[in-house]
Amino acid sequence: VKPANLFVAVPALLLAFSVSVSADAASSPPGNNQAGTAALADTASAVVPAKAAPVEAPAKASPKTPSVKAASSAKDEIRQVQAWINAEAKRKIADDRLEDFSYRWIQLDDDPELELVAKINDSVRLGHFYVLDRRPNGTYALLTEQPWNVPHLDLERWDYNHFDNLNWSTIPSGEEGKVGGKRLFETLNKSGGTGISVYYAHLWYIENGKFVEAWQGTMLETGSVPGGQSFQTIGQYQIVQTGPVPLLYYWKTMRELDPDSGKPLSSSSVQTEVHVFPFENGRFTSAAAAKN
Ligand SMILES: [Ca+2]
Repeated sequence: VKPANLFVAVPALLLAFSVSVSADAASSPPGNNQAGTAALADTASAVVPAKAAPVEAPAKASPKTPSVKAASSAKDEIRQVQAWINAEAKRKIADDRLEDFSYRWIQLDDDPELELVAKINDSVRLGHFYVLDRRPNGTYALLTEQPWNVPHLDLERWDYNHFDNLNWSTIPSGEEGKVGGKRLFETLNKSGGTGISVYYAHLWYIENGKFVEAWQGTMLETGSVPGGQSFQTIGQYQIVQTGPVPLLYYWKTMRELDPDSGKPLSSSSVQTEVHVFPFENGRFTSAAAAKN
């Protein structure tokens, strides 16, 4: 298979795969492929109601017959989360926007209580993301709000070592999802502007009640210029923890597309960069880039 054909075929395969698993919200494609994530984003609205339920382990939750009582408590809970956010956030959740609002209970740190992440989508490119931590009295405080348009709240996707069943994991219990002792999460942000669409990945963690962003990078960027040219950047990362210092490898490929066919222009060069970011002082810090 020629590389040009491969570029076109892979997103189509991933799209088919993503659609087939979207009915099972607990499933994720293996690895961390951004093209698959982009495809999943289009089906996010269909799975949001299932994810809004406060379950610690969605993969193990058994299907339950909806009841009036359950529906009522779910409605009460979303109102409660809305109220906790609105008490402190600059960007508040209006009552008539709740259908575009969703949240998830998640273990963000080492205390046994679950924390909360939440998002609202305002348009295809605009949204907001919230992280809340539990206070001793059982209410929740806003740790951060970010102007990120988040397609989904599957925040552990980056960790390819993660197994739902810990019997299969090679990671010591309690260390899953950690990098340099920090429990790391990925949040995607679909952004852009006129003629441009960008997916960013943000890696972050909570430490001593503070939100820390450890890294961010472009996963997929498609843009066109008024002259009619079309460009695309495809990026991806992998975290390697086999040595004394965790390393984040990031590579991106830039190319020009035929605006009519969407295929890479054979006349344009394909440029790939590789960056390595060592995890130092709590962040993946910039290091030398290599080009080929
Ligand atoms: Ca906790």
